[in-house]
Amino acid sequence: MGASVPGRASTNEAGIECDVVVVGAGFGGLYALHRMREIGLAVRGIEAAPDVGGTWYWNRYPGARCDVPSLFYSYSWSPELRREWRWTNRYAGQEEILNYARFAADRLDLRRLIQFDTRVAGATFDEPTARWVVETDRGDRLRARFVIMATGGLSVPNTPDIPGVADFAGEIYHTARWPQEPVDFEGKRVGIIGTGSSGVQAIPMIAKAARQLVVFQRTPNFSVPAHNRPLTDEDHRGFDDGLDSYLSSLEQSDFGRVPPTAFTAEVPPRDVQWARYEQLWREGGSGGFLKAFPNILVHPDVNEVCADFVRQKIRETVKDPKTAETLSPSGYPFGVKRLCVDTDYFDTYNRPNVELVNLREEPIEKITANAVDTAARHFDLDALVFATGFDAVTGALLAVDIRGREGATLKDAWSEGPRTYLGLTVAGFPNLFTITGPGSPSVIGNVITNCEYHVDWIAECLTHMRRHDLATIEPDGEAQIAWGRHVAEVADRTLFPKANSWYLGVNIPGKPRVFMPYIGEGYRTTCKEIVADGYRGFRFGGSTRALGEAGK
Ligand code: N01
Repeated sequence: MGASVPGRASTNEAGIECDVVVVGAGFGGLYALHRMREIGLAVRGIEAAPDVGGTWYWNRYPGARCDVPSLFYSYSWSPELRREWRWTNRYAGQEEILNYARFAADRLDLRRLIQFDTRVAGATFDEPTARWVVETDRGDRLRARFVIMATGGLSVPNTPDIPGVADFAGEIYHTARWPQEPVDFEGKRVGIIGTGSSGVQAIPMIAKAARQLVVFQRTPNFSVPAHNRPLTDEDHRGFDDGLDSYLSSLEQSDFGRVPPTAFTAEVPPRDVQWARYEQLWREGGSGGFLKAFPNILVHPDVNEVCADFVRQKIRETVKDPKTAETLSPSGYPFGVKRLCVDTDYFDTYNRPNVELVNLREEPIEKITANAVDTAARHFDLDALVFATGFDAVTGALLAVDIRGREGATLKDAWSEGPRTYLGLTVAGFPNLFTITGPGSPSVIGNVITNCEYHVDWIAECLTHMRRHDLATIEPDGEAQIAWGRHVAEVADRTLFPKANSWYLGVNIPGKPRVFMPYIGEGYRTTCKEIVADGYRGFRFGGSTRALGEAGK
């Protein structure tokens, strides 16, 4: 198979031989395939879905839309792709984003490198040959020097184990596994569990279609308006003109949206803050709020004014005072659970066909064949939607049986929470890379540019290894411990750990409470310095002449 063509794998009786296996064909995986092929490696992609797109393939629920402006939520590395693709809306819908992923895959001719409809079941590091043996649910066996896990931070749906859920005989959906074919809620009584970003986007859409919508809310969320609108020529020109400074800002401030984590004591006067929030509410979008004041996610007094502001907006929008109260988040800071961005979310509760159920007052007791029973009431339903989120950041990595040196499993290595060096590599698991892994900015900010950065770092690293004839790379245990400590210390300087969010894994029963993303400044600078310092904290091993020659 394509013996001397860079980027193509070869097949023999022992299975498929290649330099790199990339798991996942979302934005991270697609770029990894492109870059690995570009540097001359034989690369093979494995994707569980029948198509590219990753989370944007699966999350096709009504209202699914990005909450980062589309012009920025795109590959930044390719002027050609930027020229040839024109976003239509300030915040693109799921279908448009999926089409963009398809466009990129076709334009870069990546599909022939990917095996679709295939799930990676296990990956075992074979020490004598310094190769990973990757096995799939279809019985494939691939041998590769490197494995890149581009499995995404939000790809394993969380379906809570509510008593009786298996008995429900009506239509049942999860926002993260929405069917391909259109779902028709017309004339139906629909229940939805969950009011995170997915619920907040889906609820207004389902409310318009259904006869009745019952929203089962456990924790109210902070949400700000999107004010989505078609993009104009001026928007596109403005983006093009500002592109260079945007790209260099990425270099400097890494993941843009989260403000400095250094504590500053200044608390701007309440009316100054309020006026700023009014302006941001009119403009729409989350980015402005999260950096409205440099210490908004650090200083409780500053943060509380913003929380008050959003609660005031909810009271102004929702006519029924009790419903408004139930929708008002309290007891945790603003913006430290992922801030939702909505279109008509709070206003939807003014519709006569929408009912809000406060699960803090009346928890769900059981689901039956045609209803949800809370501690106080019985709700007959034709359809039930789970908008209950994901086993985030680590879920997809731990879903694969990954075994490193001496057969040690990743599951055991992470039994007390994920341990990585830079969110890219794991001690004891040589030549395994995680794109946007725990301990990196990962799911914070613009995930596409976070993915790009990791892929470029890996490409540079593998080029370095080839140049110096090195067979393996893995982090030093001490460096990994120090990095983990730093990730936690940075988080502890902020208000982030004060909310029970999926950033901490608390939405999944039994998952260790560890703050997973890295929210410090200077992540890219740190990664660069580590490379400049001779890959400080990494250990290289062995020698090989085979790298880049699989299939020859
Ligand atoms: O998931 P979530 P999501 N009984 O975990 C509730 C990205 N995203 O899919 O808060 C009752 O945020 C849970 O309640 P609680 C974005 O990064 C982006 O909405 O645990 N309720 C919560 O209300 C986002 O943050 C976009 O008390 C239960 C909800 O389910 C991330 O994906 C759009 C329950 C889950 O909220 C995840 O968002 C969509 C139970 N047993 C998603 N278990 C964009 O806009 C859970 N809940 C780009």
